[in-house]
Amino acid sequence: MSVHGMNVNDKSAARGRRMMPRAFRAKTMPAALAAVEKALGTRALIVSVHPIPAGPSWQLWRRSGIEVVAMPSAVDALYSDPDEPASAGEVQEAQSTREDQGGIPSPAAIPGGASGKPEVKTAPGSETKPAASAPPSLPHALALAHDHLKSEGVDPVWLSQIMQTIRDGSNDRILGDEGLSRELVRQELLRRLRSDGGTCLIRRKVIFLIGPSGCGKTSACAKIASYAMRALGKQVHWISSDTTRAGAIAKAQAFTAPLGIPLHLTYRPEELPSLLRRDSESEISLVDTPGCNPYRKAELGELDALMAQIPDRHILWVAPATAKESDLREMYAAYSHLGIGGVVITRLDETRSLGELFNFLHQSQLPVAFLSHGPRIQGDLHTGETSLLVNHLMGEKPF
Ligand SMILES: Nc1nc2c(ncn2[C@@H]2O[C@H](COP(=O)(O)OP(=O)(O)O)[C@@H](O)[C@H]2O)c(=O)[nH]1
Ligand SMILES: [Mg+2]
Repeated sequence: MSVHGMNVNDKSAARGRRMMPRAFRAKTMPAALAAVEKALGTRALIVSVHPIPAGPSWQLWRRSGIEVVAMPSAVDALYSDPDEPASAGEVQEAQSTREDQGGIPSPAAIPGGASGKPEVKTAPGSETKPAASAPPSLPHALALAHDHLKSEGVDPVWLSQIMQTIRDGSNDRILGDEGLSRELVRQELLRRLRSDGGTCLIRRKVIFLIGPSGCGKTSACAKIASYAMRALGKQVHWISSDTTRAGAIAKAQAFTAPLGIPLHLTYRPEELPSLLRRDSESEISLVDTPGCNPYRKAELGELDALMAQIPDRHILWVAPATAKESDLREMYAAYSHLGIGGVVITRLDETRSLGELFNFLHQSQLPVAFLSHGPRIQGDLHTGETSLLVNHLMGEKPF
């Protein structure tokens, strides 16, 4: 028997195809879920949710996307008309929800200016009680995530904005599901952080590591050198301008000798240009600098003099995850005139609360270049996988 040009076998095959899981991709979780709902109805079953890189391969930090795999509920598939063509599973949002991130804002450009706090926009007529600071009446799953992140130290104003964004983009069914709600929170946190996706080693030939003493510059230099050699096949040159502190040269030798890296020492800023190697595509120069106290003008002046020698440099600021948000802000304010290209976050193994770090990274929009979670040269370094920071922040997967 044939109905509308289809026989019974064709119809059941069409229904079978409709029951197959389908992938829906979008830049944000709410957009992907909206596409699922549009194509498969409100009773669709979510099979899996995971992040995907959505930017071009050399600009992974620019965008991340989300893939939701879903299938229709058996009831919808049984009673739907198999003659009706299925709508496209892949969706792309027309507008990016992120700002263009071509430039790194200076501290003055951070929302809220020097105070570093975000601007709170109030609805007309509600000026006396800003919505962002009102205690949110949230669905249970969101309330749990909210309370956890608040106890981690995430700025309550940012947190209210995140929760509001999720509520605005979701329906009661999604918000009633604890797993989906957590995933929405994770995606919103992730969207607020910026990563350089490890591209600085590909794009840049001269990389400086700067920061206060003891933050992990020399160790980070060794970890990055080892990663660049092993994973990217780079030929690394290590230049150390930390030549006066007791034991500094011996430490540089202890790192470079086992890795087989040539070590160059520079005692005066003018010597630096002749030590750098830019001849071939595969060569990079890592410059390890002495600790610079952001509150001491003389030390900042020495760093300025060193940097002035190399205009086409890339500066990575090594910042410990254990620092307070106010310290991070002060340090960034002191170094930012040098043009910080990215941040290496160290000591992630020595803290269990990342809320203040998240606030700072969110405000500054500094690209995360590397993450270090231990003193080992191999195994304790990750490229700028901000999802690891978010997992840590959500209390799910400490390093
Ligand atoms: N636990 C932990 N220790 C680290 C990490 N990075 C560096 N260290 C240790 O911190 C100490 C100071 O590191 P160093 O690289 O010499 O700091 P620098 O003064 O900034 O060059 C050393 O004992 C390192 O082994 C990290 O991510 N986690
Ligand atoms: Mg050092």
